Amino acid sequence: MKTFYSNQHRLHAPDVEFFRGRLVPPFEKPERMDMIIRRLHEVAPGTVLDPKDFGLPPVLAVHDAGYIRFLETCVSEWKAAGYGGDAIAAFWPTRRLDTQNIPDDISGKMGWYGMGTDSSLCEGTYAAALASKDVALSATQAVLDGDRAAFGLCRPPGHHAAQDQYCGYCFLNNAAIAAQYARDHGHARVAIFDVDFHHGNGTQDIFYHRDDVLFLSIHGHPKTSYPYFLGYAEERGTGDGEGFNHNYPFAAGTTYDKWRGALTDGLNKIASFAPDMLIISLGVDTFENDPISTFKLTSDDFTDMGQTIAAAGLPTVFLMEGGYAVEDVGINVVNVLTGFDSAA
Ligand code: Q9C
Ligand code: ZN
Repeated sequence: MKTFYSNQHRLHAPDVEFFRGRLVPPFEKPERMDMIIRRLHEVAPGTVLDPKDFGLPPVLAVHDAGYIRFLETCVSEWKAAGYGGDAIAAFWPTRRLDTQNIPDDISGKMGWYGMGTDSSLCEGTYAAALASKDVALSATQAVLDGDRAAFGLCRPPGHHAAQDQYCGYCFLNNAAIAAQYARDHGHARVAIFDVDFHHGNGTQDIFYHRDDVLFLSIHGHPKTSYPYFLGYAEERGTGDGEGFNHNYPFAAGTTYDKWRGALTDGLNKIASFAPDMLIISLGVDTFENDPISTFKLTSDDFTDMGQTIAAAGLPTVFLMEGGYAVEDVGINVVNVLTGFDSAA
């Protein structure tokens, strides 16, 4: 299958991540992409192509316009305020501070539009996020144009980003933008299966009230895993969306036999939904050696994952999300793609 990839992701390279009380080198770093590209070239499952520029309309079909303006200007406002270093949120309109008033001050705006301290922004973050959604949309376009499958090697990732909030290293929700684009280009139903270790809270929230985009996610249980407040099994959608959201939360230490049961259960639900397109939010942070996650999938398990997804027989768009074991991230991602191609 074709891979779409842009070097522009390098513009997003914050110096630090606030992690467990310390500023550490970010886990979500450009080298992740280098390892995946290197492995793709070794195994050559397809060509690596540049994305095309899809502009802002597909972004604004999902995200709030004020939020996009914030992403565009926040780092220059941060610097204009005289703050050194990366832009990091530190104060939020959380319960007991519940308001609809958006502050003018940059520190206040960071809390309005950010969900946590985990995501640093730097000068090039917005440009990189725009390139990332173009990568996602180019892969989606390839499948709309008739390819059985395509891979969008997105960075930064997207699935934690909500309509008007960033978090979890995510700024624009690439999977949601891709799904909405497919809806706006003739596809009546789209399914998104999120296999990243972390719950895709942003994607779930964006489509929670809708019956035209089915969302499923297998992830670390929110009682013990980020993003902590969403991803419970009882979250099944609301209004028209009731029954169109499915969560599979699992405990730390989960291995592939159990994980695979959720994958096949989810694929059965997707088959009943009969979508025109399947989007996989592909995180490989379920890997046993991932530094910030607690599942125990092996590199070979990712090959089976790709084969199992192929057996669903659907036009499929893979979009890169997480995966932080940099040494193995290339092998794990490409195993999913070659597994898919071998069974497609
Ligand atoms: N102990 C993705 O995989 N870490 N994002 C918060 C809390 C944030 C992961 C740390 C992890 C975000 C796309
Ligand atoms: Zn993740």
